[in-house]
Amino acid sequence: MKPDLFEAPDYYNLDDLFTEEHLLVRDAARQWVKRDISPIIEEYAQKAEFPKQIIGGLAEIGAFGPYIPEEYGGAGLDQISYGLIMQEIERGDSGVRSTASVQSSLVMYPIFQYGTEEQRKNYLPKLAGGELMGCFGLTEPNHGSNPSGMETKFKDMGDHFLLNGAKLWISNSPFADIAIVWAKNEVGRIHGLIVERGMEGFSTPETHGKWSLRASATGELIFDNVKVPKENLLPGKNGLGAPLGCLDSARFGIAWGAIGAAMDCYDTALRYAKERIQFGKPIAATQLQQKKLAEMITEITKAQLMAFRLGQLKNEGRATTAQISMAKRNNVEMAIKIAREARQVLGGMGITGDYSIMRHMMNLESVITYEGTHDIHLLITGADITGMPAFQ
Ligand code: TGC
Ligand code: FAD
Repeated sequence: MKPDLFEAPDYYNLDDLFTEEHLLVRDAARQWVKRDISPIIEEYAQKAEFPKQIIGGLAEIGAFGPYIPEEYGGAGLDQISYGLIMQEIERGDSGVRSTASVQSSLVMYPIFQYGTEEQRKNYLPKLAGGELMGCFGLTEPNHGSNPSGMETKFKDMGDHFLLNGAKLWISNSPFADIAIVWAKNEVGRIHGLIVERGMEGFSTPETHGKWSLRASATGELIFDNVKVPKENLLPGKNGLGAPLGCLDSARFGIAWGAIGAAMDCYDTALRYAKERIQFGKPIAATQLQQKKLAEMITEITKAQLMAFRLGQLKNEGRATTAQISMAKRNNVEMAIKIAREARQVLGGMGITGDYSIMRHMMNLESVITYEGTHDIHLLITGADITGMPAFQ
């Protein structure tokens, strides 16, 4: 892998709109990615392994629970800071951002929002410090885009719950200490349960052979008559709205994160195009390559503005699910298109691990699918503007 020479594009001087705290948080994450992610990530992606040694660093830059209050171990930051941290981490690798997104928005958030005070005090500080790692089980083998059909269920056995079922495609599952599991009770109502590694009948086999998010561990969650203590139920909210509320937070982070991947591809392509000489001049001096690069920076700038405004709305508690969907969908598509164009700017070199572009491109194939597919987000916008859901 080439040395990390990344220079972040800021065509519309967005830095002027950030607070001092935003810039401090972002720059700390940026420096950490340069120092601790860029030098190792290609090797870990090539060998399809999650670099566990980065967990402490992620905790130090505030990537676990950025917006969770400090009294629970979080960083107590606002939503724009959260977005900027996700942007910087995904600039390094989408799989590393996945680990942070899951821990923050899909594990800490539901415990914070729907958990008891005892659950908050017990789990959140350890999750914020990376002492405990978590995962989130919503998707099942037969239910991906339509989680309301889930088959995983639990029964009240008097002094405990008995959990049965299976979850598939679960980020961090192979090494997570706890899982937030969404399951139906006897009357078909969805609840969240905290399932801990070591509970009898609970296993987490890893999914191998991925061509995407190779530096992130993905696996299953299998529940075979798992006895879950009653105090592990999240009592604050039930129904599909409970997991969907967590997804709002994670999708917001992805809307920012995808910008990071796009910025890295653009910056790499721009540098390469200025240096690569063909037909006696830099390829950057040709109209065709300028068209690619000019369109990339235009799309990145539009995505940055969208994310920034969404961050303001989220800080004010006004961001809707549909607004978040639109930003996730737009920004991930923007990033994947830029990755494909940037790859071409590098010619043959673009397919090698000497540069980050092909890894970003392959990662983004997962990002455009998880947290709601590209189609589902379009349908969410469609339902919002027409009032006529077309999911079925
Ligand atoms: P629908 O009828 O729309 O809603 C069911 C109930 O939920 C309520 N609700 C919400 N509540 C809070 N927050 C939200 N964002 C909410 N959205 C909906 C809604 O009011 C209703 O409540 P009630 O009381 O009336 O019952 O539900 P639907 O079954 O029609 O489904 C809608 C749809 C398709 C949009 C939804 O199911 C969906 O988003 N599907 C996509 C599934 C998905 O995104 N899965 C992600 C799994 S996690 C993951 O991918 C992690 S990757 C992590 C990483 O590595 O980064
Ligand atoms: P399906 O729902 O089967 O969709 C297949 C195709 O059909 C898609 O193109 C989809 O857009 C389309 N489609 C579906 N419904 C409609 C419709 N109504 N109209 C038109 N088209 C439709 N899940 C978790 O719970 N936790 C995790 O941590 C997690 N991590 C993941 C990590 C990775 C690497 C991946 C790839 C996935 C992860 N997921 C996770 C699962 C992810 O959320 C699902 O893959 C996603 O929601 C899509 O579900 P599916 O794969 O079953 O596809």
